[in-house]
Amino acid sequence: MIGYLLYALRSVNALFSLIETKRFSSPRVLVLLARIVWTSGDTMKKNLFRSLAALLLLVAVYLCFWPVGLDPVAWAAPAPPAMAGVYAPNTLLAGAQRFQLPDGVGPEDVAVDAAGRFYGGLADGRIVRFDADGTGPHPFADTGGRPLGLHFDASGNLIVADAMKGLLAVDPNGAVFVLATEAEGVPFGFTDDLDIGADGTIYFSDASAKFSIHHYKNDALEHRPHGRLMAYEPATQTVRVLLKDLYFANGVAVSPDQSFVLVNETWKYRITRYWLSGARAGTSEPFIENLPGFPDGVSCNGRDTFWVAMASPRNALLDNLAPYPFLRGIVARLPAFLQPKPEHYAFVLGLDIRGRVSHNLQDPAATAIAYVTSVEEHQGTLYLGSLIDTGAARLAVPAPNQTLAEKAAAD
Ligand SMILES: [Ca+2]
Repeated sequence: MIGYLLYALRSVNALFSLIETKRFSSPRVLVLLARIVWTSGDTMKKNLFRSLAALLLLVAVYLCFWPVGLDPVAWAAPAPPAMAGVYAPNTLLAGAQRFQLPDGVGPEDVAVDAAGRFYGGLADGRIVRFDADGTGPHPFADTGGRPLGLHFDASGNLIVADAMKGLLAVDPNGAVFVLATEAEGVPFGFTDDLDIGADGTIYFSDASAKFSIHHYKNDALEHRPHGRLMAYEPATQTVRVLLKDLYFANGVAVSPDQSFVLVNETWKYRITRYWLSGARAGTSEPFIENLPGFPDGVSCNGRDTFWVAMASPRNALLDNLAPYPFLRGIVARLPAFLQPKPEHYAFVLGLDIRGRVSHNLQDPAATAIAYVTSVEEHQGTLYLGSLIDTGAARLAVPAPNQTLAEKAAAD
């Protein structure tokens, strides 16, 4: 009996996978079932209804109990801030110039070299390079994994946070070297972003030691802290753990005076500051909280501004499910097309050195680059990367929003 039940549940699992992979739409399946019922005789109808009832029961059991390796926990999502005032909707990103990839997707982060050429790591493991005038892309390297965060070191090596391969270095010829794959005996599960201090220390994040990039939604649905912020010392080739128990440790940026490093905690809608020097060295605190979206990448322009890539605005359904871990477990078992999705909405914030909003750049258009997962400033230009888009984009750095700057000055 248990064997039959397991077989039936496995069939439901296979059916859901089929629905996902073949992109069957549920309306088409329902129309097909209705046609079969309509054209069948009375006995046949009775049998069909019985079968349908059994199938529905199986689906219910599957959604409630099928093991998916998730242990969701209840939490209280703060009420999102209104999309008004410092977060008022606008189209300031609409003028961004796009750089289309002929094949491949997802230049999650963008790095610019000394010659003004810009690089993006793609979903298939390649890192490609555009010339300064935007022509290209040209092949540069292939990590064989999923390159996310990119940053050049002082010697011209491209340091890469690769979600599948760990912390890597790529020399100017495109040769790939592994720097680190674990810390304190815990392997990296989802190396995500990095920044490099003036002394050469590489600060980087592991978004989740439990869920890989292919299952990042499960990390959000479980809502337990599996992320770490770490430091790699090139001289000793060692890794130090600076912060653990982070809620999806994502973007990393060092402050202009090297006194602190920021790490984005995507599922908490906040940016955490870790002090590197001074009286508070070794401690952490919120830098900005209750953001109006999911903070992904963060970078510093080296002077006065942190650029925050908001992958998408907040999701009301996900916030409403926060107190209900059992329901989130059910959501995790649904086929992907039925799960909550990030909204296609280009959204970037600029923060001053004290964490106050200085820039608010948005574009709701369907043609906008989205989700924006990184923003890098280089010589008066902002470069935008995206986890899923078929290209990257750039635009001139907009002037700080006057109202925002005045508000910040008045604070
Ligand atoms: Ca990221």
